[in-house]
Amino acid sequence: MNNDGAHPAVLITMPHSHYSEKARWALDRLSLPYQEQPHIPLLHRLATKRNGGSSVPLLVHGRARFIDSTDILMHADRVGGGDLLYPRDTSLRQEVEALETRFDEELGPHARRWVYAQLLAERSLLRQAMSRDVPPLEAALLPVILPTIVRIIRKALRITPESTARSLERVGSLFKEVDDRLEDGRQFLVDGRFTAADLTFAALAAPVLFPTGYRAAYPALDDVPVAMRNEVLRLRDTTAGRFALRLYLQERNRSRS
Ligand SMILES: N[C@@H](CCC(=O)N[C@@H](CS)C(=O)NCC(=O)O)C(=O)O
Repeated sequence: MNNDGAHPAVLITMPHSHYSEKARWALDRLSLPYQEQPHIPLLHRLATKRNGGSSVPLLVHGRARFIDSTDILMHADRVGGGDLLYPRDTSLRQEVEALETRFDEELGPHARRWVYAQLLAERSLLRQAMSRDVPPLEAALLPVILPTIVRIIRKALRITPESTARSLERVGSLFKEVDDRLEDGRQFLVDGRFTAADLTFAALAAPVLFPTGYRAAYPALDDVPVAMRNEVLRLRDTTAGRFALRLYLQERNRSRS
């Protein structure tokens, strides 16, 4: 890829996005220099569309564009020389990729729907989280368009009391799958070492665990509604919950270099 080293990469994000945190963690870990460009919801589309994508995270690196968190992790792994987040061994790599896909497609969306259902009415918490480090004009605009953003999120994610309850159950059963995998005492999900599977699980579970070290913009656990806090405490007290909290403590600040 030409021109990769000429400018730092640009990571387009939303401050509170857990998929953005997944990408940010990978870039931090593999010491790939980047500048983060956070945007408020809706206006993120101006930045992503311009680069051939729609959702965040989106990575611009030299002439290349990576429009999905998994593509960003794989790119960072390649640039770093390989065998870092994804094992070189084919069958281990397949195992890592299968888990990553499962967490991307199930855990991420279900955790997000449940969290939004708890927080959409908490306008001041939303405003604080969604405006962290965004351009001043977007921060100024957020209070005006927040009601529209909330309406769009509610509709796009089909948030109803029933779907919210279902999503919490799905998060619980994904946690149970991880509990079962860790039952033999292993420290990481695959290959006895930290891989994209662990990173993805911890980053996408973070919204329901409030881990210390989480770098997405997020309210303090003490400030969220009590019913939400109680569920978070219950999920923290599972093998999978403790695992994700430990990954944040032990691995979030670790980088090669
Ligand atoms: N498969 C995508 C999912 C990313 C995703 O769902 N991003 C959300 C924020 S957490 C988003 O950008 N939603 C608004 C949109 O799609 O425009 C990835 O792994 O990057």
